[in-house]
Amino acid sequence: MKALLLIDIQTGFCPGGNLPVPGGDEIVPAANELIDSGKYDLIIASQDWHPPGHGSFASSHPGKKPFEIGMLSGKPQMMWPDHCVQNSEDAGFHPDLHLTSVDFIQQKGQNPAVDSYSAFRDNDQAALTGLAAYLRSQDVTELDLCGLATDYCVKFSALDAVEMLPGVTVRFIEDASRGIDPAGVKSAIDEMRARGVAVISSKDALA
Ligand code: VGL
Ligand code: ZN
Repeated sequence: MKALLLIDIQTGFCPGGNLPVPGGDEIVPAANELIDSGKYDLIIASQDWHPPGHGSFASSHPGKKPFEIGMLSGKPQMMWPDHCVQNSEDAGFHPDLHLTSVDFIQQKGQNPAVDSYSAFRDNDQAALTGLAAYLRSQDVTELDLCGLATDYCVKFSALDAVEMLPGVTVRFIEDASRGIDPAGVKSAIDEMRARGVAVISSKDALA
């Protein structure tokens, strides 16, 4: 089984959202092309889904501003603007994303005491979302990922896929993804490559 994992293609991560990724909305046509291609047996979308007052929000830490480093449950944590609060418009998928063809939605980031960049488990690696077990149960052997943001949720999801799904081929679709910080994107791509993730284009994925 071949699966496509769309990471956090949400209003909040697109221009106009609360944590906009530069050019985040530009990936929607490429994502739709992948969704509609018929190349995938299974399509999964992850959704950042924080309760109000989540511990990754700068607003939850008096004196902290967004994009400063703070502490969360004893560990250094990037302080984010309030984003993707459960049931808000900001947490919704991009309105043009072909959501009706998505088979499974994996929400993450509900625990207020820990952030969850990966669609597979929390950042402290303690709590699993269940996505790895789901993909195993579906006999997924090939997993392509893309989405937002390359240097955070896409990277951590790709690295966890390699680690938690031994034997599964994991590929990152670069042009169907965007990142927050250009230097972070470069090192994320290097790190993914070094850990066995293939870096491909959507043209490769559609071939
Ligand atoms: C993300 C920061 C905070 C992401 C989610 O989707 O990459 N980044 N929450
Ligand atoms: Zn988040």
